[in-house]
Amino acid sequence: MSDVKSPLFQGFELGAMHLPNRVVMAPLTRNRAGKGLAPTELAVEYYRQRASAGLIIAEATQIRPDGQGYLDTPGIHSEEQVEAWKAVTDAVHAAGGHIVLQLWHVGRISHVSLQPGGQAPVAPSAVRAKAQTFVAEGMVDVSEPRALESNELPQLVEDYRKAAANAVRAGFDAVEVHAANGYLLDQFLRDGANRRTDAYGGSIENRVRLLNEVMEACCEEIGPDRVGVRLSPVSPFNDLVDSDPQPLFEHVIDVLNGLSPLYIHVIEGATGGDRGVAPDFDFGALRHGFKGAYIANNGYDKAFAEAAIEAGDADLIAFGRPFVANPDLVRRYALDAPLNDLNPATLYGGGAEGYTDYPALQEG
Ligand code: 8OZ
Repeated sequence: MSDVKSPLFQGFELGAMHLPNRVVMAPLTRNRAGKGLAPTELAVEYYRQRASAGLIIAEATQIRPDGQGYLDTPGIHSEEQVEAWKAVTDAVHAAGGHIVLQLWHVGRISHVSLQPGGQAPVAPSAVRAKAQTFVAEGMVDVSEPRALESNELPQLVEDYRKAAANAVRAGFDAVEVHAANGYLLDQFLRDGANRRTDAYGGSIENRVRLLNEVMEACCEEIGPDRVGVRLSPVSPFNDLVDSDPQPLFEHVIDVLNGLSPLYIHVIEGATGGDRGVAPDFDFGALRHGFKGAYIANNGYDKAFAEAAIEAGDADLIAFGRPFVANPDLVRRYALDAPLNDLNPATLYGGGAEGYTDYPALQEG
């Protein structure tokens, strides 16, 4: 790459991985899973095209059937899915890349039509989100959830453990536990959705307990240097808020430091949008409090990413939408080449159009 001076093109040692650059592909939900909710040959091609990213974080992938909240998202709980993901990880590795799988349970952000047996989605508490999802018929309000019983939580933790083991069997270099964007683990963390009166609700310590147990199980199963976590401390996405996020997320960092996971991946502001939604929140306290690597996300462009790395505000930068439309984003940044525009109409669902047909720069 020609742009040797840019901090984006300095290598980075992330656990056992040598990343050739600091450009991370953010997890992107594309709703194109095939039979058995397994990734298809098109997904193999899509990720292969993007293997020049320093690290790919593959799309949110449900750990078990009731973890699904949107149409045609992939899973990592069946052998068919593990086999199909192997083709993806093989393609990325053959192209010289690294790839992490994001482990997902949507909790209350789901609809009965996507749930096993048409049952209510599970959540920390029976509090319905004012949010929508999309199902076979189009956009719909999410369903009323039921509260998980305390005695169902050990199985949930085991299902995360199993998913982490499956991800490694499928050839992923690491997993990212999705504890952001208003999904299940975030619903336990933030008091806007957690009204529990057992050991998993109420105090900050109690609300962080499930994330701690899930991270501990994954770290034990595949090693802490193969487990990252995504957080969105102030994002109002999916109708989730917390009354006092600073001490909550500083406690999350303390708990994580006790487990020494690979990285935290932090959505700074409102998911996919306003970085200034909570101007008083101190992301630096998370960045500097956490002992592992820090991946920053939300509205970064090349110049802003370089400034953040230079200032020590982040180790790696995750780019989402630019990677949808630019399979060769790393090369374009290195050459300061123009970017393709994204077509929002082909983001979710469909086939090759808007997925594998965005052009790379001509060689030369
Ligand atoms: C967009 C559409 C559906 C899901 C997230 C997994 O926000 C998602 C997601 C994004 O983390």
